[in-house]
Amino acid sequence: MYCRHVTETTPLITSPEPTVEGFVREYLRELNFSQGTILERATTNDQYLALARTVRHYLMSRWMQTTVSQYRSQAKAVAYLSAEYLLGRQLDNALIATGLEEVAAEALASLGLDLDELREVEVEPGLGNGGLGRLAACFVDSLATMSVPAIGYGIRYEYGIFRQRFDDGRQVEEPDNWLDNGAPWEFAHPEHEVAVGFGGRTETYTDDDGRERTRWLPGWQVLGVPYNYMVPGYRNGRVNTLRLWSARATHAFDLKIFNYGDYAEAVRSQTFAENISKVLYPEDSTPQGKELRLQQQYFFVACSIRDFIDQLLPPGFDLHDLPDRVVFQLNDTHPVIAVPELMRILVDERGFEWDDAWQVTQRCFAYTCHTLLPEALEVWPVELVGRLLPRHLEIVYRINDEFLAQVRERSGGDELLVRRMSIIAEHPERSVRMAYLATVGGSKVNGVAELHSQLLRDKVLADFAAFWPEKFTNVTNGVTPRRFVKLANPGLSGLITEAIGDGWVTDLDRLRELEPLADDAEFRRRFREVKAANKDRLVSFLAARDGIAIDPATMLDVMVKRLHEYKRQLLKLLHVVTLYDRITSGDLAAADVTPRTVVFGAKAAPGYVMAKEIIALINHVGAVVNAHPDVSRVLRVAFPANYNVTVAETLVPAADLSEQISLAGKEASGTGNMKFALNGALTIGTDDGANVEIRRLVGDENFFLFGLTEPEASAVAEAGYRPASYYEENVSLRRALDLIARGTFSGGDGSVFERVVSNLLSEDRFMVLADYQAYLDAQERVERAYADPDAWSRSAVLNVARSGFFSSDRSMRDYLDRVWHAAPLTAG
Ligand code: B1N
Repeated sequence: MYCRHVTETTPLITSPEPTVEGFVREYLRELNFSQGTILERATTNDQYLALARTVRHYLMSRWMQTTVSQYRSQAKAVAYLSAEYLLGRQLDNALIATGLEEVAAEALASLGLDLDELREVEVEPGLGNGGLGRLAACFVDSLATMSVPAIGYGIRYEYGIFRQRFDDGRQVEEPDNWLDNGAPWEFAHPEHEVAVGFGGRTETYTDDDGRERTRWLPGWQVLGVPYNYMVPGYRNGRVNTLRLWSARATHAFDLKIFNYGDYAEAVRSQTFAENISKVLYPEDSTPQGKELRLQQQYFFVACSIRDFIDQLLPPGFDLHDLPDRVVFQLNDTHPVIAVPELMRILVDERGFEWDDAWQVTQRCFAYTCHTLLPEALEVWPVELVGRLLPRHLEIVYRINDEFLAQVRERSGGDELLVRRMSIIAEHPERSVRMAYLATVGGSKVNGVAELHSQLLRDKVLADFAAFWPEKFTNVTNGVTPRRFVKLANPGLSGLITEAIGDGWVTDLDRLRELEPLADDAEFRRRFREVKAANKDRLVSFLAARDGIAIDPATMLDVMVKRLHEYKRQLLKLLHVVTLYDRITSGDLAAADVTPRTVVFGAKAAPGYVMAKEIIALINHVGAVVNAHPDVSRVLRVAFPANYNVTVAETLVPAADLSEQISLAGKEASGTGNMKFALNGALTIGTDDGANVEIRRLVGDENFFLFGLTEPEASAVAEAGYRPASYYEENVSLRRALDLIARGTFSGGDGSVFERVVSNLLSEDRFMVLADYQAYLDAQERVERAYADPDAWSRSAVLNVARSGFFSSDRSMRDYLDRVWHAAPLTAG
């Protein structure tokens, strides 16, 4: 991996022949030599591990070659810093990237093995919570596919996002021990471990040139061991690297204690250090501010910066030129401590003058903000930062002093403005505002959809946008068409390729060429056939995985995403309850209802009580709806537990209707919305995040818009929102809430979901009640549209044809142009 010593003559092994016979030979060799078993005795896990290793061989020489050519070219590289990568299964992706699917299937079949069965063995690396982590995974896929010199840096959590199970409808979390059955996709490099300091103190001293300098004397250290993962480009001969860090105790650390003869204490401290990469924090959008989390953040960025400088730059590289060689992209504020870390390296370790170091640092970083919720903006108590990273705190103070001096000067001493823009907040406790540090410390700040970027400029970071208008830009998110169309939806992929060739996989704008086919009845028929087959696939999947029975002849209405009040799963649920009410009360004949299956998938942060109540309520409503003899004929609720990337791959291609119903102004972008549109679901959605752009592209007539707009919602909040007034004035809403309050879904005990109901009536921070009627009306429009399958599939085809913009390849091009000022490697 490390190329310092690679010469022109370094021999690289070539990959085995991609033939069935060649594959069989490699496979048996792996089974015998790596797994130490024979075909007749191999367990399914042995069979899977041997397969993974075999496929790996086909990527290996490309990987080495990519690494060598990136090192030789010394072209500007993107170093993506992200605390989360929600990768999904690796085998499937490696197979499509190499084009080996058929060869592998045939080879295995000749040995009496089934490829599809073995795929199922893999436990996906769930090293992320939701959209932010999945976005990082899509971005590294696109960078590799576009031959951009890039490296992803992150944390190798021993436990990824928890496994969710339901007990009486309530979420129970179980540890995700994803490494237990072997980790065939990773390459540990303990010989490249990096030491990271924590705690201690700083001191000043005079150097040999008589200069006053500062140095940090950490109180304790941990080692970071890099684990490399292959990131294969799609059939372009490139394989980039994802380098995840695992914490290990230093030898010095335990030796000292061993010398005191305290064996037990030595082992305890060992565990303490290794806790740093133990577990992914399961909060999505609302960080908890725990000490261990700051340790994780510093740990992985310190390792990554050290690694880039020591391993990827040639010996003697002048760090003044660093901005020409790398841009460190900060995926939200989680890696922002990298800013003072680079300053510390340049000033304390490399003897840079402060101003020179600051110039270099500012040019090396760029920051992506992923939120608008004020409670989601990370702040770290000064007390904690000072205790854990005393030198970094000093550096942050100096950055702030110099920045505020500039603000003072340009504002003519506007002290209110100075206080508002300070990186250090004074209330409720003195703390470091990480989003401000990122904004000051980098050359660009971007939001993740047009509306979001606008709101960042107008609200969250308005003072900064006024101060540095050119610093702010937008890059709308995207998703990789390799995983989310090609791999997840082979039926649709085949149909598209038959119609327009296979160029769309790496040039998604070409889906436009499908537009005329929306008017071709035969194409629409085949499109419906694909959708029906995908539904059948989902039926078998849910039956086998969860014992859930769904009817593929019904409309599949899907809402999958993290459980969060702002996303408004409750709004969807109130629609379900209202349908239940209308059918059971005789208001609506079952025969007049469009049969639908409502599918939910959502994990709640373990400490987010209201979110967990909502999960329980969904499950309880589902149980009653599904058990009702009349209602269940036309309405069913399915809530498969443990929604993850693998589930998404089966669910998204089967969906008819995509639910994107957050309160306008709250969802930064959303990326599930893009996956559904690309797979031919129609969206019912608010004017929020990337929905705005989806609707503009697919056309109003192919999108079910409803609800308050962001300015309207802000105005309502401003004027004083009173949710109870909607309850009082809207009969159908009142009846739905009363059903829940009376215990209809909780065995007659109205107290069970009292908290959910009373919160809606008294506070309803995300205006569920205000949007209820508009949502119901929009659902009626959905039903009318769905009644005409031909018109519906025309709209669905147009959704596919017009969504090419949402490829993460396009996002990467935008970052390259607007933020990174870097380019793909062309040859070598
Ligand atoms: O990032 C996604 C967006 O599409 C979503 O709209 C946005 O909600 C999501 C702290 C987050 N924002 N913030 C987080 C995750 C974990 C954590 O500990 C915050 N995730 C998002 C991609 O841009």
